[in-house]
Amino acid sequence: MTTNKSVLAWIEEMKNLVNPDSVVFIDGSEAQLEALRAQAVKTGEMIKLNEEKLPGCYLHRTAVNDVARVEGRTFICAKTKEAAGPTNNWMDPAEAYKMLYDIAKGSYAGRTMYVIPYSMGPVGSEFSKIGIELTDSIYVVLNMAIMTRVGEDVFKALGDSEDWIKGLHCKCNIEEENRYICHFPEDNTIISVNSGYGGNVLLGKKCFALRIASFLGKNEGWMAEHMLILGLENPKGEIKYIAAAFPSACGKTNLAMLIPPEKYRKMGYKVWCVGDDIAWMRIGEDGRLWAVNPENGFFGVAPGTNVKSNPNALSSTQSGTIFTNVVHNLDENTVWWEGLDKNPPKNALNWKGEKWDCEGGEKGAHPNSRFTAPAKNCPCISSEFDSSKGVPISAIVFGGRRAKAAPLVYQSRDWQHGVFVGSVMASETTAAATGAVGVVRHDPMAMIPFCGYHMGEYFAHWLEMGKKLGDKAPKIFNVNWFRLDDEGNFMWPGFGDNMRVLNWILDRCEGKADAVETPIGYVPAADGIDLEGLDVSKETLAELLNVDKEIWSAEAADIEEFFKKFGDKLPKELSAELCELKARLK
Ligand code: GTP
Ligand code: SPV
Ligand code: MN
Repeated sequence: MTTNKSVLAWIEEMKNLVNPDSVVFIDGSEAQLEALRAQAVKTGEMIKLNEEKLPGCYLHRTAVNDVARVEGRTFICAKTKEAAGPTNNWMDPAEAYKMLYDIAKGSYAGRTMYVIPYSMGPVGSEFSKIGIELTDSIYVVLNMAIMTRVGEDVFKALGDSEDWIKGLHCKCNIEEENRYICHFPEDNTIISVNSGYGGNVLLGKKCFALRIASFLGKNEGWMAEHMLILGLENPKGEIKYIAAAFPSACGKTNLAMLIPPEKYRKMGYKVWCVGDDIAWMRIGEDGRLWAVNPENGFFGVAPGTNVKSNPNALSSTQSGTIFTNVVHNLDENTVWWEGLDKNPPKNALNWKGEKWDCEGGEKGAHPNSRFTAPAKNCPCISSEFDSSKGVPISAIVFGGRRAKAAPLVYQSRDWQHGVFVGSVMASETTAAATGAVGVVRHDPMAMIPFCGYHMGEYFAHWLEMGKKLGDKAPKIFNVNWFRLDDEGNFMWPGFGDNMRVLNWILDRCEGKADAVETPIGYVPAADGIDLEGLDVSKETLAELLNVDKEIWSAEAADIEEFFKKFGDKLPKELSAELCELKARLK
């Protein structure tokens, strides 16, 4: 399928290492993919679901010890520890290669090596990048074929170029103690062993499109961010684009596909989804910031997805979708998860494949169970989805899960202050990564698990981009859909109603909405957020927008500690912003 010497030499080298029985190139054809699906069904790796209700859909269960990203076992293997910075695990590249090659050695014996040529971004477009993933998992092949553009065309687009990313994935025996997700940014290489879970093994996603690409972006003057991209169309038919960074399982897919409240729908408002997880952004010829979604599908959180919360995501999963670690409804041969509806199946298997009693009190689907759905299935997919130029961004929004500190929405004073706002983001941990859930941790720009180099330099890169963008820079905001009242209930209805907040954001970008200055930035005026048709009182809104000086003073002290990590790599602009925040809080 290719005569590219660099590709063939590497495949040969890896073949000698892992020793497969055979090698299969993925050409991207439906016939080949269909044969692989049939094979996976035969071996039990996947279960074919009800063809009438869920055409072309499959269920897969991962090993029970392999259900989420493993941040503690994820490494940036740059030449120096300093280059990886204080927020990444680091391993010396020579040591890492030796350790990984020892684990990978002979691990494909009796198995097939699948060679997946894939493009992040439309095939052949100037801003797209190519990767080749070697894997011994059909599940990985089939997921990559949904999440990225795969096949022969990719090799054609690559030609003889040596500019591509190497990715080796070996399932091995899915041993937790020998699981490693390693990145070699200086060698454009990713090696992942002993896992079969999404974010650890679909190497185009977090490994390439964020960890490796963030490093490339710094060197080449663009940005790779953990951001959704959406277009909001107003009744005049004008579409403005927003990019938003929230940590894993904090609402990107939901916001990216939101359906406006009825009143707005009637007026003619629409939301178009460009992407739900990753944005590659660069400065366009017009000097503005333009964003592309390098992916081709959605690897979304299943629990909580339903006809009310996210009908577009649910529609996207009704054909050609792979479900991972959800409940199997045996009567209908369909799937179910917590929060889908109020009728859990009586005759069903849980995510582990065990007989499940829906009244027994145990969850049936894993909290990080996922769907892998083709982007083209999404009813609100943007007409710009395949555009190589991308879309111009008017506003950048940061956000996280904060029970108290962060108000519903606030605007930064300017780009530099906006970078500070992103750098001090903190959020409660979720089931998307292994470890404790619900613990507040610092997660600058939602990139703490995904920045492929020193985060102090990453902040500097953001500031640099702002200088280049000048007065064409997007305005920067922060949101929090997750504020709790004293009884522990969400104070804001969220989901579709988040559109009310997006409206304020876009109005601010056009200088149309009023705001009140607080120590942390600008919040909407008392009547700034439209509450019509909502069961939210003016008092509740005031509470949602309140900036508590005591909480924020504690927050500032905590930020000061966090910033110390970065030593002299912390840009002086950010320490200056912190000083100003402290002064305003006095
Ligand atoms: P990753 O795919 O891990 O990057 O996650 P994500 O950021 O795309 O998160 P997603 O949209 O899948 O939402 C994760 C969880 O947050 C789901 O259980 C949602 O139901 C919940 N959620 C999303 N938006 C809102 C909201 O506006 N309010 C509330 N209360 N919950 C929300
Ligand atoms: C996330 O955890 O942010 C995800 C899912 O989008 S994964 O692909 O596992 O990283
Ligand atoms: Mn994500």
